[in-house]
Amino acid sequence: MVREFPEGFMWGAATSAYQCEGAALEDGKRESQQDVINREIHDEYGYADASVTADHYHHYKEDVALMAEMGFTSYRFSISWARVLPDGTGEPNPAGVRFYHDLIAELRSHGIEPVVTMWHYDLPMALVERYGGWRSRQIVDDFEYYARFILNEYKDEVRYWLTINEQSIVVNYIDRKNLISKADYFNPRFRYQANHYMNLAHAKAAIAAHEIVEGAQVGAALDCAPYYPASSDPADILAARGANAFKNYFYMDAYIKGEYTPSVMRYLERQGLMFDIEPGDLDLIKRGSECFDFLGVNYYQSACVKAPTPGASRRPKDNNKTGKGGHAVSEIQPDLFEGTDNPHLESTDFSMPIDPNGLEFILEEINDRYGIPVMICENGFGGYDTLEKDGSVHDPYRIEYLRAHIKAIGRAIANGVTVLGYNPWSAMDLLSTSNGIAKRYGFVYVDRTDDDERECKRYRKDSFWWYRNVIATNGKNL
Ligand code: BGP
Repeated sequence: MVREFPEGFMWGAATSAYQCEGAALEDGKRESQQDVINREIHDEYGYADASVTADHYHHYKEDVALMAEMGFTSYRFSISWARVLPDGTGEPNPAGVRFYHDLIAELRSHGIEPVVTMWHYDLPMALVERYGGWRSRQIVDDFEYYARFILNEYKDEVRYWLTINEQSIVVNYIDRKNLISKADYFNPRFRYQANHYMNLAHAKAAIAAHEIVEGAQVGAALDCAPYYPASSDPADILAARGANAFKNYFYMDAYIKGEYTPSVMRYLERQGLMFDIEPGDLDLIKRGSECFDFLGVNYYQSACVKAPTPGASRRPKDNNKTGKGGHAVSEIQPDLFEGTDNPHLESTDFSMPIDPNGLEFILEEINDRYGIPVMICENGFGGYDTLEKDGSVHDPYRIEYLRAHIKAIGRAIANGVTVLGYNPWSAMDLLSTSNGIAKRYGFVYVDRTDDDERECKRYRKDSFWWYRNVIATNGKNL
């Protein structure tokens, strides 16, 4: 079924600051924790660090021109906290603040709606050094300070605001997304306490956005992977129910209903993982939910689980670091679920199962459960691309992936879901969170490798021309 998308449907793409900007220490920007984390990834695996990435800071005009050529009507990007407030709070950095004014002006001049993420993994190092980032409740007030600063600064230019990117990923991979001590890593409660602070910070930022920005549309971008049961064994089905509650609804319920999911709270208590809640906290989370207008859905893959092996201890999912396919280590959550491969799905070289139906599934679940609009804030195919001698890049795998997922969105819309727009990952090639530059997602090829920064020249991939036609026909020609 090919369906025409609603009028005004936003077509664009997404990026995040530390993954595309580069200029990590330029014009007054100070380090973010991602600058440090990616240096460590470089030293361990040889992948590029975050110092140059796609050099978007210097190529932004060209990048926006390419977006305009594809016909974008939206562009999701994040503001680098450490670029606008190098010390995390206090004095702003005028050059950093100006960069985002310039970028937004460039977008607006081409009729592209900016969708801004406040925080996409890159906490200023100043806050990490001062009190350990999400380790301290102080971060809640500092996040609000930063949010109010950028809201006031860009209030006349930006209507769509996302507070936090992929909170559940930050919680589940707390040591990969944050610089934390060994002691905190081995403190099992740490990640849930940090999650609580994120909920408070999100609520404060959402409330501030509604207060400061006229007509603000506020949300957060969540990783939304549906968890399927491995079999019709009721124990597997119960495990899938538990996984969906634990990995998805625990976050959505806090944002959208302003409540903590009862079964997850009981589970955390049983496991000795319960976090501290101070008087007034739950009220703040509730008030934040009243300012939640849409959910940002980041969808790459579904997951499959079975009943947990008794006595098994926690095991995080491990990303495929080699890019050579094969089995990726699956996740175990003690006494709740155990991840397993789904034999019905093909996977990418980086072991991501490809499942467009899963996108329809999660969109319809979200709508039936919460009845709020969604915006696709990420979706995409990460793989190896080859730049041909004539400057072309043939990426039929990416086209196939995106086409199937856009069709799934069409089916969800036909089933009553309000989808505001589609912002796949990513506008141009950029730094992967775990596989450097080698794993590419962009419509635009950036000519550099993990070892050689070259000039970061831009080339249009086949998917560029294909997406341009999709947008021109509002999703009719897929
Ligand atoms: C999401 C993140 C992005 C992005 C994407 C692809 O989880 O929000 O920042 O990188 O995943 O993942 P990766 O880069 O690991 O392939």
